[in-house]
Amino acid sequence: MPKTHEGPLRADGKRFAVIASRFNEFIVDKLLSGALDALRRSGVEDSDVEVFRCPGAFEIPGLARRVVDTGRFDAVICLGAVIRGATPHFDLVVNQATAGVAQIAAEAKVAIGFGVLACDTIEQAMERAGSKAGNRGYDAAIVAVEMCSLYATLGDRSARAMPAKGGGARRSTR
Ligand code: INI
Repeated sequence: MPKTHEGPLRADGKRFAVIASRFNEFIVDKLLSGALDALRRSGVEDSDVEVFRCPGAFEIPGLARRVVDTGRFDAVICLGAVIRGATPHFDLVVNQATAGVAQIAAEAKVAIGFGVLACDTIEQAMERAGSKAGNRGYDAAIVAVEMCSLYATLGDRSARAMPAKGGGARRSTR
């Protein structure tokens, strides 16, 4: 059997940032409660968690990037709720949030959890925020716990494998 790498679902001593947008706050607050519950159950102390609020899901990637760049966190969990009925800009807001966070997740050295709902109706959003379809905030936090545990097992070599933009070997201009 080959050696298999998996992140344990424990994050004692790790530091988490939770980004939660305020638009559709009554939904997002339930995602936030779910995420905090998941972190506590994974051994994370409240004193190792900081919550950052932004106006809407559109602002999440920009804030997430800046929070990552502080270097103070092992993982960042992004929470929001976009509801189609509420906006003609549904696709624009969802695409901005999804693509922006995905780019950070692929490039950042920290784990990223994505718990931004994209629903047609408030009822669908409620179902995914702690009623019959689970809680996507809880799920996003568990993913962040697993991925930051996994990244921790990779050690320094993963950091050397992908130098920061503008760094690393330069191609000769001659
Ligand atoms: N932001 C959301 O997070 N969810 C929504 O459903 C939503 N709607 O319906 O418009 C929404 N819009 C605001 C957007 O995210 C920005 O905050 C706004 O465009 C200012 O940049």
